[in-house]
Amino acid sequence: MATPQGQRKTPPPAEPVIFQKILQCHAADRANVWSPRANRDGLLELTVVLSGQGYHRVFDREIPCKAGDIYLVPPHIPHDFFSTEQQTPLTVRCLYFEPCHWLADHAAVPDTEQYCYGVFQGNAMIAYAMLNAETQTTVTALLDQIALETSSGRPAWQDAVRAYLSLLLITVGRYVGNAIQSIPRLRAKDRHVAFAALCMVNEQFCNNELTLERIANSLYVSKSHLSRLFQCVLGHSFSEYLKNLRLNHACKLLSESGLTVELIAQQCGMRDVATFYAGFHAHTGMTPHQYRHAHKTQNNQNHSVKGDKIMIILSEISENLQKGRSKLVKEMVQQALDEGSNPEQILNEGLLAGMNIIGEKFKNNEVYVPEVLVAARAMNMGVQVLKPHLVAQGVQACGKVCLGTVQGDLHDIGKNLVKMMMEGKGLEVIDLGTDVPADVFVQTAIEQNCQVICCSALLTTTMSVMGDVVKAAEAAGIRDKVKIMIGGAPVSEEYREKIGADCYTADAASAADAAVELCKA
Ligand code: B1M
Repeated sequence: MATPQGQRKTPPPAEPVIFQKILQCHAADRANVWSPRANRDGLLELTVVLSGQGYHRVFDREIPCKAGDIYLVPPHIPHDFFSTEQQTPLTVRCLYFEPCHWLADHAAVPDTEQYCYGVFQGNAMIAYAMLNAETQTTVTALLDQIALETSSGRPAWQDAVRAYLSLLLITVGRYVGNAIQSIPRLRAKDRHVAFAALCMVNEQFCNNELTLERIANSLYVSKSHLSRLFQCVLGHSFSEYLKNLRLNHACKLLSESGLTVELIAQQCGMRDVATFYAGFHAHTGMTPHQYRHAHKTQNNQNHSVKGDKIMIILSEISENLQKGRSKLVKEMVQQALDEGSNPEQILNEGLLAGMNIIGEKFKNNEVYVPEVLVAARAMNMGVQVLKPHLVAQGVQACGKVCLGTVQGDLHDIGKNLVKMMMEGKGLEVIDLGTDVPADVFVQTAIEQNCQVICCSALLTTTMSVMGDVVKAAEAAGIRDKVKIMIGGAPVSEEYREKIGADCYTADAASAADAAVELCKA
């Protein structure tokens, strides 16, 4: 039924737009990086050519482009990229954002020339920027940080994005001439310092020992110089920025956890509770208790304090893993162990829970390869801490297997878990790593006298190599002496049957159990 006019609910305020894409532009089909959405919503696009060479077509002009080029393009300019080579695609990384939200007022004025930093004049492209290798690395690092922050949902992420974006434009602005006076100018060294300092604050804001002086010392610059850099990049002072990060984190903990206010003050890096109370009140207009009362979730009220603490740690492991904070993940896994959580619970409800969310987001194009990579690195760091505990649950050596991810496939997290579980069961595991050709599995089994060959595959396109392993074992005449086990997300019992392998298991723990049984047989 139609809602009567005038009674329509006001939609909640939309989040400011900022997102990234990585596109491969082939010779045949051009990749249109411009989108009607960018035009409709007035999004500014910053595109970096990551690899390959080809053309950037704007209206009817085709301009040669290659890795290192960078374009800052206003919303209304349709344009696309394509490769010159049949074999090698041109890869571009595009960041789209709403200038009026993310840029300082003076830089967000919708003035084509200003947006373009002299790249366009009317509809014709007159210049573009080309980055040297060092600046390319900076730009990539900044884009990575922006991607991390935008998908993190962590407190004050928007402040962090704004700061990184500001640094990005400073970096790019330096390369596209002097057209824009309003962009602050920083020397290359200062840009590096500002970036390193920002990363440090965003990573360590909970540490109450963190001060401007400490950061300045660790970066070998003076405190006053760093303070000026922060002012230039953030648009306000370092202390203001740090305070906001901490208080927003406190808000999150108050509404989502059962921790005492004292503990929260401590965990947010506040020196004492009194300062915390005062700062919190100024920040939210409420006391921490009032805030908690107004925001506490039903869920939290039902947990016991101990169970609550473990649940919080597990969910923070998952969250930090998604943000790629390896160091924090490592520390929190240790903390969960210290609180008495069992290793399998930490693996399943902390690490794997986070990895699954990243997987879903990856599938839906909400995050991209860099975020998945940093999450995977954080997962591995967490697993390192868990490893001795998971292995300790095991028993004495009872067989020898070789294990690897099949040729063409670089996914190794699942394979590493399988290895860990197998070692935990007392099996000797020869780890062949990733991208392993069929004949290497077979050759290793022969040379090392393995009872089982274990193949992992995560891509539908690489699963077939498992069939090749079976065939290679037959050809080498060892099929009756060695068992072949397969696993990985796209693999199934039907597939095992189809290729004639001996065993399929869905997870690492059952893989370890099955391998022990196969070694006994
Ligand atoms: Co990629 N990736 N990835 N990826 N990645 C998947 C697998 C994908 C499902 C994501 C998606 O689209 N939803 C998709 C595959 C689609 C398909 O073919 N069906 C995909 C794709 C497409 C790609 C690329 C092609 C993306 C691109 O470049 N455009 C590319 C391929 C690179 C290559 O391998 N040549 C790529 C790259 C990457 C990263 C490098 C960025 C990174 C890998 C980092 C690393 O491993 N060091 C990555 C990651 C992390 C993922 C996801 C997000 C997570 C995989 C993972 O580690 N899961 C994944 C999406 C997802 O699965 N949710 C995805 C956690 C791990 C513990 O689970 O490995 O399944 P899993 O292992 C389980 C079980 O399967 C089992 O035990 C484990 C735990 O119990 N198991 C076995 C595994 N092996 C076993 C062997 C056994 C028995 C059990 O017996 C021998």
